[in-house]
Amino acid sequence: MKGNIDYSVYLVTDSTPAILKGRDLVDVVEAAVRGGVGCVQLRDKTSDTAELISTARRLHEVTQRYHIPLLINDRVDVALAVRCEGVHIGQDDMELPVARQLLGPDAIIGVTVSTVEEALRACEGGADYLGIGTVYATATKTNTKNIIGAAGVQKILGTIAHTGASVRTVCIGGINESNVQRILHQSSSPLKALDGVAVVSAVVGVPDPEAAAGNLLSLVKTHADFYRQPSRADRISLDSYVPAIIKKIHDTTPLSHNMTNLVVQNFAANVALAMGASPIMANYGEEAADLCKLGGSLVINMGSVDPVGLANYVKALKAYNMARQPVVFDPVGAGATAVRRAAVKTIMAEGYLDVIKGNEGEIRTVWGNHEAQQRGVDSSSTLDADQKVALVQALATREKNVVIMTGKSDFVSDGQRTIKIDNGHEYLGAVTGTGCVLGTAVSAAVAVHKEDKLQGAVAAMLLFETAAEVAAARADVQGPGTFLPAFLDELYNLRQATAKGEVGWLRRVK
Ligand code: 3NM
Ligand code: MG
Repeated sequence: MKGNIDYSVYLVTDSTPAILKGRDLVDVVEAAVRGGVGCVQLRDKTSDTAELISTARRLHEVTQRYHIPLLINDRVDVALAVRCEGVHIGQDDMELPVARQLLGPDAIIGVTVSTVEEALRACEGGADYLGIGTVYATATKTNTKNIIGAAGVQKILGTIAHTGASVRTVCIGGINESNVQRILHQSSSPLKALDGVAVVSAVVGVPDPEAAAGNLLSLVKTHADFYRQPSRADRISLDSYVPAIIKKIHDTTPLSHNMTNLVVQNFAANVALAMGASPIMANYGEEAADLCKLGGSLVINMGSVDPVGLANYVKALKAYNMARQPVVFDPVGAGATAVRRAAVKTIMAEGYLDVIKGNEGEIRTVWGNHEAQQRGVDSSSTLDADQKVALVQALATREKNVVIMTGKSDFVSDGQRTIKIDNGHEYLGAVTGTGCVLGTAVSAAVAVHKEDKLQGAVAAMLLFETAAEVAAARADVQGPGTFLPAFLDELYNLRQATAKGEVGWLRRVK
């Protein structure tokens, strides 16, 4: 049985009344198995041994009928007593070699791991599969050692891939139908992806376990097209895609749904209009369910974050993720306060962000450098150009998205391709909100060019920064005040010209 277990949806049981709600565990498990669960683990930390063995026997009768394995959490004695297929052991349970000795070579033994070291030790010890977690905080198990997120799972998968271990892998902790495809996608390393997900409440704790298991199974089996990794051959010249993307914004007027801060709402809407997009400034998350169906994109700019706003961002983020429409995240002032650092964590845990755009301090905070305590929301530069390239590449690789770091030079990366943009003008730094509205500009481009969001980001950034240069050079522009309306004019003019095929401005690209 060992080799052909389907780990796609791995069910871990829970007999607490809050989850079972008066139902018989065996009935719930049988329904889930009908729905497509490929492996069952009996996990019961409180029952007496006799009751455990009795439940295990009844469950084994079900799993045998469906030709799937039954594993027992922690209790090697119970597994031996009922002659089921194996055990699952945690880091505080019996040592793997001892369990193997007692159960023999054919038993399936899985191990809970939350660090690279634990994973390597389990592989060396001959674990058949790893339960990697805790991925997300969960009410089902609160004494977990580590919340490791997609990044933690990816690190473990990447490491064990290099050892050549054939171990199978599932992740566990807070997985449900709203995040299952995202965790599979975001956690995969180039050489190794998860075989599936282990769940408790998403199947045992719902009214219809059969439907829940079936739905999870089909989500695991279907490929999530959050982001297609473009091949290296995509390093094509700017002329071949920048004008086409701008013309498509002009021709199709994509919706740019902005959840943005109090300072820039008006400016952002005007930038969207100048680029030919259709702005809506809607901070109430409930509206996203309708707006996400209109083929546009969402900007989450947390410049005026508060608890209500955060809940609204999360609601909208989930809606756009479900509709597979792009989300641009601007972690404004991410490192400045504990509230903002927590907001970044929440937003990153709750959804997939197609593009993350920030200044150096913000991107460093998103990456996880908490020493980068920001003095406010102003940008103070400390990394050199090579370090910036390394950081945007690493973050884009980890998040499997596009990362933009703004500054005197801007850096944009999808992990494989990293582009430095040297256009722009110092007046952009002298008026408020230009960084924020760049997020709006990028949102318009990625909405019409979902197939390669790096190209979309580059097109929007070049249009934006070139318009700033042209505006600043005008005789009537005397400083930041006169620059602002001139910038809107030139953004509008360049977009109109590009739509007519006049693309001479691209020669200004440095
Ligand atoms: N083990 P749910 S998390 C049993 O991190 C268990 O090792 C965990 O429950 C670990 O799917 C967990 O309801 C509970 O979040 C998972
Ligand atoms: Mg345990």
